[in-house]
Amino acid sequence: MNFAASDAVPAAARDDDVPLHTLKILVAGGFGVGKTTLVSAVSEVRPLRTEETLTDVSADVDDLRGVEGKTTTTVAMDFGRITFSGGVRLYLFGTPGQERFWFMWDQIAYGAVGAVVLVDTRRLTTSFASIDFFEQREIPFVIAANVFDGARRYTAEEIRDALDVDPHVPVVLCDVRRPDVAKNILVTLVEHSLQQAGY
Ligand SMILES: Nc1nc2c(ncn2[C@@H]2O[C@H](COP(=O)(O)OP(=O)(O)OP(=O)(O)O)[C@@H](O)[C@H]2O)c(=O)[nH]1
Ligand SMILES: [Mg+2]
Repeated sequence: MNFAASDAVPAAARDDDVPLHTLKILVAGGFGVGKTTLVSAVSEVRPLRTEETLTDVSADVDDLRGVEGKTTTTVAMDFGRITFSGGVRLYLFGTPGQERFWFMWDQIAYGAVGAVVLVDTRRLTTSFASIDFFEQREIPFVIAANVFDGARRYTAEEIRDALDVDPHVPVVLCDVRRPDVAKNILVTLVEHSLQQAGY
């Protein structure tokens, strides 16, 4: 199956004769790493977001170190959709990042063919739980390291070593606020998932 990020087209412009292959994809990672941003950047439908304001009450519960400027957080999930020409449609499910919502992950992950694990290189440990989750369930994943403003730059290999992920797991550096970049990550993930499944 061959498709490229530049092939992403609005649903309305698709040739309706092309059969659709629908795939469920997860967008995971720690608190404040950019999951909602990625889903919103690429979705061809108005993304479903479940943002709530971070309050003083949650300050004792949520670890805001490194993301002090954050004012809202995802409390259930994000949902979006993207269709590529050639008939591949991805349903994107963004997981909630904070520990107090991890109990939902199994339900959200049900039937997923792969996951994007976003990491913030200033706070790598916040994404460890996501990596463990997908490794244990043998769900293929790619690591997407968001290059946040002011953060020290690392190479993909340095990030791979720091996260201790297998050599076959793709690691990419990105800015998921850019739709073209975010689409490329999804293409990388689908290709990786197909390869892992033996296609
Ligand atoms: N510089 C930079 N900022 C980013 C990038 N991705 C996201 N951001 C910013 O980081 C902040 C947090 O992004 P969110 O998308 O809310 O993060 P999240 O992972 O959904 O957060 P939770 O749902 O609370 O876990 C937002 O202000 C984004 O604009 C990136 O690639 N580069
Ligand atoms: Mg979010």
